[in-house]
Amino acid sequence: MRMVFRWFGKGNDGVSLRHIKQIPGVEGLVWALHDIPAGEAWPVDRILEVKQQADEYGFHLEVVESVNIHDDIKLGLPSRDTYIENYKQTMRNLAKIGVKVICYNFMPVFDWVRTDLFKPLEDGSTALFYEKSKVDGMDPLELVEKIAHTPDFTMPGWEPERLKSLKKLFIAYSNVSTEQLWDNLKYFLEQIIPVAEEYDIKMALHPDDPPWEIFELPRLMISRENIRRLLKLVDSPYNGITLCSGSLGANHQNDIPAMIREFHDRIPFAHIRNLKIYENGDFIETSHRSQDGSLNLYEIVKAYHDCGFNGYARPDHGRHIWDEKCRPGYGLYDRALGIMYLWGIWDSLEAIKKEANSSINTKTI
Ligand code: DNO
Ligand code: MN
Repeated sequence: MRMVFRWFGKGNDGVSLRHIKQIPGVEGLVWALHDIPAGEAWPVDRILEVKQQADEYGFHLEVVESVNIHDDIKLGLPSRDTYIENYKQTMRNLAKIGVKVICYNFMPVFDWVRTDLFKPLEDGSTALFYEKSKVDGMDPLELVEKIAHTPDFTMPGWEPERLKSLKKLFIAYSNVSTEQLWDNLKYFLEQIIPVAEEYDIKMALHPDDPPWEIFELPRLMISRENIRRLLKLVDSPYNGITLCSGSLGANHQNDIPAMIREFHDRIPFAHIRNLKIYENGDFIETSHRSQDGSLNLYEIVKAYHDCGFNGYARPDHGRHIWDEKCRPGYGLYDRALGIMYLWGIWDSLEAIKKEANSSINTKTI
């Protein structure tokens, strides 16, 4: 397991590289050029700038999260070819500094959706929260109107400046069925994977978060069966997934350890975090500890260990603790605690394996 840490870039992240350096066992940064709009090629000089910053602390930049996909690609519009060409150019530019994995998602309109970014937990910390009834049954267009006229109605991702384009996007997606979205993903992969093979970059599709349909938008990466389908769309080791335990795990039918065991050779990148699911379908992101959430992190880490996982892993989101002012889900402290929990499990499993091997060797002597 090669531990990496997400960093949003100089001037864009309150967490400093000096602090990340002090978390045990972190070897690289998970990064992106967040200001470059989806669909544009990432300039080499900007990439080199981040490389220089990372070099100063001895971090590698082998994992990028995300190179976002322009909506025209997901919508299957004729203009997609230009955006796909730009995507390929970004891949070639990233290969120049040794990027090995690109994490991306294929969710229409939004990345992850939550209804509250700072929901208090019993211990006095706050965390990302999803209230199912608030999202279910919402007509997206009605919602856009409502938000436009109710300034105090806030939902992350629904910022006023996005509202105009949101409305257009929702209308465009209303003509795209789930099967068409699959076709559009296939079209994209058929063009991208040969470039990934040539430049030795593994594409790692992140699951949809939450893993069910919201706002009547089609969703693909939500289940084991659909991951199987993705991997067959283009059957190459370069067409892989980011296995995010917290995203898939919001549906308790998704058996994460079983997925790891089935897909391990197509998982170049693991997101490992816990969450607590309530009976009504709400969920909140808890500490990483198994006892604090609904996912058994021990079983998850053990599944990776049993498979000899040598890919990259990061703790994904954390709670906001010790009064830290940070990006929602991306503070320093709880993610660092998460890393130590993951190492604790991993190192114990390593020690047990070593002991078992040495007792076999003694017996044979
Ligand atoms: C949620 C996060 C995601 C992820 C993007 C990747 O679990 O890991 O926001 O960064 O979906 O494209
Ligand atoms: Mn994730």
